[in-house]
Amino acid sequence: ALKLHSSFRPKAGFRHVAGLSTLAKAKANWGDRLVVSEEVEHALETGSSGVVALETAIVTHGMPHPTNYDCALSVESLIRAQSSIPATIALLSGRIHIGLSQSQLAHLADPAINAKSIKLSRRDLARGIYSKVDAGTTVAGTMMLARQVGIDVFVTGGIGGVHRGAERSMDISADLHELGRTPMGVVCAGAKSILDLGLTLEVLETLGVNVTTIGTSNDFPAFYSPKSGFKSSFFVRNASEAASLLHTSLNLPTPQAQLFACPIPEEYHAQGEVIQQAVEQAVRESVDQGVDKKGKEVTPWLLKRVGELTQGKALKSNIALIENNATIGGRIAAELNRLKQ
Ligand code: PSU
Ligand code: MN
Repeated sequence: ALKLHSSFRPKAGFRHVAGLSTLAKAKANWGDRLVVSEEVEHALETGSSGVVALETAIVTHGMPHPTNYDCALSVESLIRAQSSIPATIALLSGRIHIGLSQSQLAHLADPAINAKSIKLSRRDLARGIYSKVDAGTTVAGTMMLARQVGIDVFVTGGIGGVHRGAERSMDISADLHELGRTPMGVVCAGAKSILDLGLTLEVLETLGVNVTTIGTSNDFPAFYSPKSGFKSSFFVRNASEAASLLHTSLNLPTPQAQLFACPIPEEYHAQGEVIQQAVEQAVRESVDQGVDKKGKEVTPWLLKRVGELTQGKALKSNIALIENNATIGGRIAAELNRLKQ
């Protein structure tokens, strides 16, 4: 009998599912570990609407209750207002959910639940499934899962990046590496200046990620403020141009992630400078208290401390910019879906 070299044998648990859609392949490969909502499945299989992935680490670890829940719902409805379908992603009892019901979202937002939930990045998937936990997915975790089912657009507030002092701590968010390996459009308001934004842009360049500001200049926004002092590599004027750029990238033989940075709406610009002072203070305190060496706890700690120091002002800006990103991302997904027909 012919003996195949071991490398020709299918890997354990992997099934051959050629000729199927990305979603159908994912369902076959992940089995009952993957739950896709009916609405998201319909949109992906028929191409009836664009689909926008949403993260949930912001729900479990990024915002206080009940704002986390209210904001997640308003972001979903703003995406629907652009005729796109939101696909909020999380792990519930160790199963991957793409598209959450309101009660599932409320469960994840509940402080009693999310105190026990993990913040799931790429490295955490197997152990999250293994220990059957609830988890909010980070930008990296969400992109990775969204890509599995064929979602091309993802909306968040701010991406993780290179932390200040990373030349000693090596604290560089897995979000950057995920952007380097997972081709899709990611819509954000830049990154928080709790990070070293200059180094963050350098690492994105190294990883092959084009950074495009959607606006009137190539200023790279700093989350609460429209300008960081650093420049994006490109800019486009609106969501429709962004969709064309994304369509171009995803249809090349060498597809790459496109990071879209949307400046926070104008009425929040003045606040931005006040909040910036709180950011500087929070970063100083994190160094003084040694929190800057605590790995994945660093980002949630800084977010919470900026919230306390600004007595809620930062939270209001945060909501406004995510809602703005949702509207733009909803438009990009709708336009991309038209381009794909
Ligand atoms: N930045 C924010 N708000 C957030 C996050 C980042 O302004 O909620 C969350 C996102 O989920 C992001 C994650 O993917 O923190 C990055 O965490 P880390 O730095 O540990 O990779
Ligand atoms: Mn980190």
